[in-house]
Amino acid sequence: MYKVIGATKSRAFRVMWMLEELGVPYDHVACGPRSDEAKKYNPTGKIPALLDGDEILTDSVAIMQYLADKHGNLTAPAGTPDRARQDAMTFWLIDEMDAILWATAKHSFVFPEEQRVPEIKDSLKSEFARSAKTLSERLEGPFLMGDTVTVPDLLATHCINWSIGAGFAPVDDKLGAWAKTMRERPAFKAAATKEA
Ligand SMILES: N[C@@H](CCC(=O)N[C@@H](CS)C(=O)NCC(=O)O)C(=O)O
Repeated sequence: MYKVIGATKSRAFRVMWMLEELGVPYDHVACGPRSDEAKKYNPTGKIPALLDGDEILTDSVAIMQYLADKHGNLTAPAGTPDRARQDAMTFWLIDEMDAILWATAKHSFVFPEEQRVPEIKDSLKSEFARSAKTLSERLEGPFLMGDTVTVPDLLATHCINWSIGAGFAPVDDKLGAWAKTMRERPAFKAAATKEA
């Protein structure tokens, strides 16, 4: 049985959503970042981590891709041009959405107060808006990589949800409607009902 380490309201949600999409059972330890529980699995205290038997895996996107590969679903096969295009989208989302949201979090509550530069947040919000516009233009549907839901769909939806929670400007109607259909997936709803 897999075990997901990390609060539902963190990047652990991505891993839980992936497991729900794959229809694989898992246990969930809803601990916070830097908690003693989190440090049992990752000395840095970062969440999420995934236990797969004796193996401890870290980083939400690496774990999502590992699970997709292992179960042969929600991904193009490794070593194909389609996979290279999918990975390019995944890495673009990490660079242009996740990193911006994380920088905003650092300057809002993660860093000690004396290291925060709140003035940077307006710039980060504009940068995120530019990324969301680019993503909207690239979206031909029904999913980011075409006809099949893949890892980047889950990652992008999680980032858009995070941006809403962080008080960023809403994404445009096209991207917003796509994100809504992603949130309506039974697997998303099943993961969202887990203990916070
Ligand atoms: N790239 C990592 C980032 C993990 C991460 O920073 N998680 C946050 C919670 S969502 C955390 O544990 N923060 C605590 C810290 O950075 O000390 C991933 O996607 O898993």
